[in-house]
Amino acid sequence: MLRYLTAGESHGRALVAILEGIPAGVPVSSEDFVGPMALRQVGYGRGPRRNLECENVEVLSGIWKGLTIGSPISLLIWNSDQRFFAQESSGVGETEIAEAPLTVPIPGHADLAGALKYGFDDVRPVRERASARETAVRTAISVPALRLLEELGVSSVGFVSAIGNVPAKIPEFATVSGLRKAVRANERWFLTPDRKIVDRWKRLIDSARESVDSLGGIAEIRFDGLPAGLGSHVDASRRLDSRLAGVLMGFPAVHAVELGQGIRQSAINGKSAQDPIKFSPKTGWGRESNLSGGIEGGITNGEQLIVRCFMKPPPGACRVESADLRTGRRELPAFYRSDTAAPDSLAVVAQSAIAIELADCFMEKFGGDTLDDLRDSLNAYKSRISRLVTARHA
Ligand code: EPS
Repeated sequence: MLRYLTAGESHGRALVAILEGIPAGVPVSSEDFVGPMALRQVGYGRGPRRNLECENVEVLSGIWKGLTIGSPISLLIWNSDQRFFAQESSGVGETEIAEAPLTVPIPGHADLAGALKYGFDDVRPVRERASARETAVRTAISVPALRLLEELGVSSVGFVSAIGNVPAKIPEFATVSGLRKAVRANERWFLTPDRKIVDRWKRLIDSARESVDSLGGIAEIRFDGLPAGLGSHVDASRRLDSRLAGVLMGFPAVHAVELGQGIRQSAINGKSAQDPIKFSPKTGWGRESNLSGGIEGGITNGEQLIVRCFMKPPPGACRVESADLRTGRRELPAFYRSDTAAPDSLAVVAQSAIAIELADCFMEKFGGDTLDDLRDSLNAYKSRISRLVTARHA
């Protein structure tokens, strides 16, 4: 239903993206891009690049008079730090900076595998596209999807729950709006609801930075207001958990994804690993706990969606031993400007990617060329599933 594609290299001219499948009538203003783009740059562990890029989003099509019009939405973000050009310099007001070839791949980056696969002896084209810079435009193109979800009563928050091996205190049960408020209070330093962890994380990052090292962490994303029934158990490709794991593992440095208390569930016995079901005529179907993180059998179950992404430390600054692609000699990679820790940015981009996936699920299940069509169909469905189920196919 929804399709999107991004293009652009980290130090190329610009990043671009096209999103197709958002219905007409979703309010999207230029202001709506400002918050997510700014939040993606938050994080005490981010490197100097974020101070160079101002992340202005230029919408090129698909939005008219503040509303989506059903046609593909395309947008663009110019890079300030341009060094990698798609064409020979035209010489018109440009100074191309000659970059030395990068022939020693960074372990942990896409460098070596990408160079072998595409036949490069300079890893720059691989590193440029594999860079997390791409997530800037993915965040921008998710804004219409986030707006669509908000119009349907779905809210979301992304935050950091650990840096390195130091976890924050995160309440197991909390509304998205409560978490958002708490995160906002600390966002100058970190996107976390835990005020008390801020100083400790700052010291941890300072010390990693001093020793030219880096740190991983955990980003957590929660969505409220999702009806039961998004995704499907009928085929593995339609399971929402597999779709979410797919997009989240697609971010640089994410090497594990967890739904709810998935890791804890694997270590406790079956009786305590399930979420008991309850029904009340007033509130409909519900659960007494949410270990499943809002998805069972690949389908949302109406509880809060809770997803955690585990990020390994960025490899750029670490200078771990490698070998030269042209000579095979053992060498340290050249120093590469990089982030010391970036789970804050991951929290934002993961929230964005999940939003696109969920908007896709809504379109798949409820369809409609306009937001009103979609909303009518959703409301009819919500009213059906709030009642006791009686045989329909007898
Ligand atoms: C990145 C390295 C750093 C990051 C970059 C991802 O870039 P640079 O080498 O240009 O300083 O800051 O992330 C971004 C630029 C961004 O916008 O998120 C890497 O090696 O992946």
